[in-house]
Amino acid sequence: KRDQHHIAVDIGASSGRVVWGEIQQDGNLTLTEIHRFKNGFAEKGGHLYWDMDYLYAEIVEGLRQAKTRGIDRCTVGIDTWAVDYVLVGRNGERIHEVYAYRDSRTEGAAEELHGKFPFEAIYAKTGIQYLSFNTLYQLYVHDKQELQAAESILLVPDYLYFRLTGRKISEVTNASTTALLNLHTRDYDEELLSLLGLARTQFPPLTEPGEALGGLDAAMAASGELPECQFIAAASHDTASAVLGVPAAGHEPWAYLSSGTWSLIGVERKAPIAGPDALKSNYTNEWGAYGTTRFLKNIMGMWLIQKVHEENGGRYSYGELVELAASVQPFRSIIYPNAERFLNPSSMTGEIRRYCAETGQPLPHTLGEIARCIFDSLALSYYCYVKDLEQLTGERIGRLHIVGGGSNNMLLCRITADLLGIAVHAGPTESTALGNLAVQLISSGEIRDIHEVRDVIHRSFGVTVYEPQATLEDMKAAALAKFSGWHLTIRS
Ligand code: LFR
Repeated sequence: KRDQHHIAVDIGASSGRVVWGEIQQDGNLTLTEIHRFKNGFAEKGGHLYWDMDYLYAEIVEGLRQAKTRGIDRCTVGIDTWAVDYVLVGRNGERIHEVYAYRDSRTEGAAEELHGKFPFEAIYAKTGIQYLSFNTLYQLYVHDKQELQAAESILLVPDYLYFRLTGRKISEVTNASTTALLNLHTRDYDEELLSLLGLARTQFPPLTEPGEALGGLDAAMAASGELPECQFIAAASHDTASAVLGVPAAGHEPWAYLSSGTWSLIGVERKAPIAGPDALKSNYTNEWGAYGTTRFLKNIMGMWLIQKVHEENGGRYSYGELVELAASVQPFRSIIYPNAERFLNPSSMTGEIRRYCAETGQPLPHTLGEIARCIFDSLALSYYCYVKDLEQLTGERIGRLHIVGGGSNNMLLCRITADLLGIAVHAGPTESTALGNLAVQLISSGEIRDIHEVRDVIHRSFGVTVYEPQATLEDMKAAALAKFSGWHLTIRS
C-alpha cells in the first residue's frame, strides 16, 4: 500500500457519508465507507431548514472514526448539494438558520425579480438555468437587515470548510450555481449583486478545486482525537464531483446522468453554450473543475420515488418498488417530472394521481403503478433531454453514463437504453465520493489528470452495460408523443 490516505465527505439531500479512498499497489482505487448518516430538512415555524451543527458534528465523528481505523494523516474534501447559503456574522456566527431550497419562500420571487431584470439578461451574464430556488432568488427574498449584517455569505460546503479550518472560500463549481457569477468577467457580477443590495466583499475570493486550504482549526487539532488533516477544496458541488467521477473511457461522445435526489443530465464541455436556444431549452452552464463546463439540465429525479417511499412508511425498499413497477403495464400513465407542483407537494402520490386525472390518463392506483409512472416518466424525460442536448451541441451522443444511486435501478436503466437506442453504462453508485477523491488524488500528485482518474475509476469499479433492445415500440411512441407535447409547452 502507498501511504497516502484521502477522505471524501459527501453530503446529499437525504444522506451523508465519510469515505476513505486509497490507491493500492496494483493501481486500483479502493473505497471504504467510514461513516454514514441521514440528512434532510426540517420544518420550523413554517419554513424548511438544514441543520448545520448536526452536519458539522457528523463530519467530525467521521474523522474521529478515521483515526480509530489507524488513519493518522489524510487529505479531506467536502461536497454537498448546491445553491443554499449561510450568512456569517463578524464573529463567525450564523445569522439565520439555513433555508432549504425547497422552502416555498421563493414562490413568485423570480417573476418579481425578472420584472426589474429580465431573465434573458441574467442568462446572458450567467448561463445558469432558471430554477425557482437559485441562490439569486433566495437572496432576493431574504431579510435585508440580515443580509446587511452578513460579513460573509458562504454556500454550504464553503461554510463547513470554514467551521473546520477557519478559512473562507467561494469554491467555483458550487459558486456558479448561485446564478451570480458572470461567464465573461469570471467573477461575481456587480450588477446582480447591487440588485440584491450586496457587496462583492461579502463573498470570499473564488477558489478552484484542488487548492490546499490548511489544517484543522487549532483547538480541534489539539484534541488529539482526529487525524492530522489537510483540507483540499473539492469540486464542492456534489454534481461537479459526480461528473468528475464518471468512468468515461474512450472517445465516443458521451453524456452523463447523475442520478440521485435530482437527475442531472448533460455533457462535459470546454466552453459554455448560452445563446438563445440554450436559454429557450433552459440548459445550464455550471462551472466545472479543470476548466470544464457542466452543460446540463435538472430533472426532478429520485425525489419523486423517495417521497413515495416515505409516504408508504418505508415499508417497501427501493429494490422492492422497482420490482413492483416491473410487474405492471408500462407507459400507462406518465407525468411531466419537472412541473413545479412536484417540487415539494404535501403528498407525492396524491399529486401524481391528480396530474394523471387532469391530463385524462388512467389513474395509477397501486404502488407498482405509481412507481412505474415515475420511472417511465423519468426515462421519457431523459430521452427528450438527450435529444435536446444533441441539437444544442450539434453532436450525436453515443453513450449515456448513469452514475449515483439511481444507476442501481435496473428497470430505469433498461427503459432508458431502449428509448434512447444507445448503450447505457451504469455505475458506479459512489461517483460523487470518487470525484471528490479525484481532486485530492490529482492535487497530491498520485494521479496525473482527470483522464487518468476516469481510467482508474473504470478499471477499479467497472460498469454494467445495458445495450438497447427494441421493444414496446408502439407504446413508447404514443407515450413519447404525449410527453413531448408537455415538455415543449412547459419548458423548465
Ligand atoms: C444535486 C444538486 C443539484 C442542484 C440541487 C440543489 O444534489 O446539487 O445539482 O441543482 O442539488 O442544490
